[in-house]
Amino acid sequence: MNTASKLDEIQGKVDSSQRLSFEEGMFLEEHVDLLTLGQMAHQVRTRLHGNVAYYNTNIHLNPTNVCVYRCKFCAFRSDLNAEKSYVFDEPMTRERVLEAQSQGATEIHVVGGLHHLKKFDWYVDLIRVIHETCPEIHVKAWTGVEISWFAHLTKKPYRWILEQLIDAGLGSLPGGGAEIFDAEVRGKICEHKADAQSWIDIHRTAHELGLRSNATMLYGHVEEARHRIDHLCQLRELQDETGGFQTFIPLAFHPENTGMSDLIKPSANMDLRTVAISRLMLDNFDHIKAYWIMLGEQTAQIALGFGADDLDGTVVHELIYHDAGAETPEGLTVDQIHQLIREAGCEPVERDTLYRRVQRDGLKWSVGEPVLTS
Ligand code: V47
Repeated sequence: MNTASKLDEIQGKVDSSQRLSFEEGMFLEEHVDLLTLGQMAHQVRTRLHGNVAYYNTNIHLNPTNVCVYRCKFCAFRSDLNAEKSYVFDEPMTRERVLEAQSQGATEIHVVGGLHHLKKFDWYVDLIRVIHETCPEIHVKAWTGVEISWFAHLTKKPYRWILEQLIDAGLGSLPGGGAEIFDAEVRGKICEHKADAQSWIDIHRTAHELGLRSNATMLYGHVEEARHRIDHLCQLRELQDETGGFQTFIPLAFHPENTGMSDLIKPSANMDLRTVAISRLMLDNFDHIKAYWIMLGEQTAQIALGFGADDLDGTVVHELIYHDAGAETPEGLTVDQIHQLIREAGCEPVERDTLYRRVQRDGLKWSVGEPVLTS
């Protein structure tokens, strides 16, 4: 079949909401230009969300940068005795939560290093302190990699770990740690940490316990197109099984200060292609997030016309990307987010972590129904 008729066939599948195969994903990667990808992905995004673009009011807490792992893509981690190392104590945690509350945040996003001197209880207590300080704020915390580390520390099953965390106030899992599932690529960029199967098993267990979670893919380093498409297909398979994923976040690699600083960061072209292909392949994911912190506000704004329907949030105190050279501001105001969304021809809708509409009166807020139920 020639390229034009293959593209017609894919367009027909997009028109009738049929699933694209691995081979069709590869065809999109290798033969389809950016604007055609964008047009098809925008068609899917519009079918699901009309012209709405979501954002949330959130704050980050990275409780320590001390980490046992030495992932080559990470600029955030620190050795225990290095000058840049830090660890949050309880008053610092409470202060960050109160800051979140004073800004009207509906979510606190917690992710950090794996501190080898801290026991599992330290990580559980951190969630408990956050939750007790401000119970109405949703705690989205600990990636699959951290959950795997806790299982290693305690020698307990994932289910038990997650139950302790839920009991302490955990609301959902963020999507980090997925990187690229392919074992060979993982071996090159993060050889010692949780493998793809563990990440998938942890998210499956979380979904079985009623926790929602997100999924990410780190792209633009040493992976190839086939690894990205395989990653998307594996996520789609788990989503068929559990329906527990809420949003997919493609994460553009930032090389500065990392063990791969010789690489050039992905272009806006690659960023937009990856957003669009993700939207087309992940037919069972409601949301695709253009994480403005790493894409930059400009590319994230354009991504709203290339398949993305969410910009993440106000994101105060983000460190992981800023340590890796992200030039984006440390946070955006709600007015700035509204402006970005409106300029892209979309209607801004504030959502909470579980994608329920937020009704807001200044710092006071309440939530309505989920925007989509899948
Ligand atoms: O797993 C680390 C990535 C992730 C770099 O769930 C890097 O809503 C690029 O999970 N260049 C953590 N990427 C961040 C994360 C996340 C972010 C936003 C929203 C959500 C969500 C989750 O950051 C890590 C890794 O893949 N990362 N270093 C770097 N130099």
